[in-house]
Amino acid sequence: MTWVRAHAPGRVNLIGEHTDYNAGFALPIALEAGTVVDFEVGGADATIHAGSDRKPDSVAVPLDTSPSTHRVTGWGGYVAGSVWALREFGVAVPAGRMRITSTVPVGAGLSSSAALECAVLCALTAAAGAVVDRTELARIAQRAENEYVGAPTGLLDQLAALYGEPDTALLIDFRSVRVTPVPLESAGGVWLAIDSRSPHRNASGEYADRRRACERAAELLGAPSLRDVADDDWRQLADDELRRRARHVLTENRRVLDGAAALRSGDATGFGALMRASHASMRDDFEITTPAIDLIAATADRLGAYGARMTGGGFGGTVIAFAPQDAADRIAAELPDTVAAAGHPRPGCTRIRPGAGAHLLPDTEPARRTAAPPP
Ligand code: GAF
Repeated sequence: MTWVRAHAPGRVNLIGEHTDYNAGFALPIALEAGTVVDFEVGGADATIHAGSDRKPDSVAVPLDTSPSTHRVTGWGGYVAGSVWALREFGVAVPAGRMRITSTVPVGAGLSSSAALECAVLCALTAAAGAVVDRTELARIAQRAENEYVGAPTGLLDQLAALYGEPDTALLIDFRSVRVTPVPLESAGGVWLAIDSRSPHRNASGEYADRRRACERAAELLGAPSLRDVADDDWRQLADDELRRRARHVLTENRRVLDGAAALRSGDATGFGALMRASHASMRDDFEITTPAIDLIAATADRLGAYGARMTGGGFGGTVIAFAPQDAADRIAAELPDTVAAAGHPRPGCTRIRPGAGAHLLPDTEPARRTAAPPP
């Protein structure tokens, strides 16, 4: 009998939002919280039977599932999409039983879906005895999400889930798909994830709309992507909304590069100022924040954070605050009451640290351990 056990983390993006599908830059961390997939190979029915600690019903994924036939919907779609994309890549995925457990909150903008896809892919490649490098695995997970689940997302979440390192942020260049570690120790400070607990409003429709706007802006500027235009080319666009969408992406790319430099040199105040500017750009130019999210970010700033900004796709989710220890204590103690008193759901504050990327866990059958994604 063959068994494997794989873990993949959620992520928080420190800065660089909606830049991935524009071939730009981002600076995420992987979380310590993650998803664990236990997979036992076996069964003559050419099916993977998957159960989750969060769902009462298990899901049957036929190995020949595809977006056009045998399409699985709901949470099982992320498992099935990963099976489909991995088989399309050429890996002989075996039948078996899968048990999924997770500590990544769903719907909080912390990428529980990429954690699930990457843990499933890590387990299935190992079970198949295949070795697939991490960038390729990220592309396979993205293909599952884009073509099977139907969400037009970029590569940010999957790269963060696969390349994460403790105490380290990841500077990602989405054009070359290069990931450069940025150590976080010298900047000190505390990172707080503040979950707004406010529901997303039509987040997927709005996300697709922003992506189309960026593509249209690049097209009008005669460039393949917004990465290929000069920093102030947004001024050439006649339409006010497109100007603001492009301005967000172009200024955000610059903030990511400046932010990585600030963290490397231990400049916590400088990084915080960039986080605040990023939040304002998401609020005013890209228009992806909500009143609750804006209040959380402003309250964290008022209580002494170096900076705070929404993280992830937007329209709800989580604010990441970077703060000296005393301000972090104040934020955890006072911010939930302030936000609840304004009539919003009471947020949850959690201290986070960067964690490791996807990997096989020790209780994987020894013969399969070599099939982990190579570093
Ligand atoms: C979501 C998407 F999945 C990512 O690809 C990225 O675009 C992010 O929103 C915004 O930066 O998490």
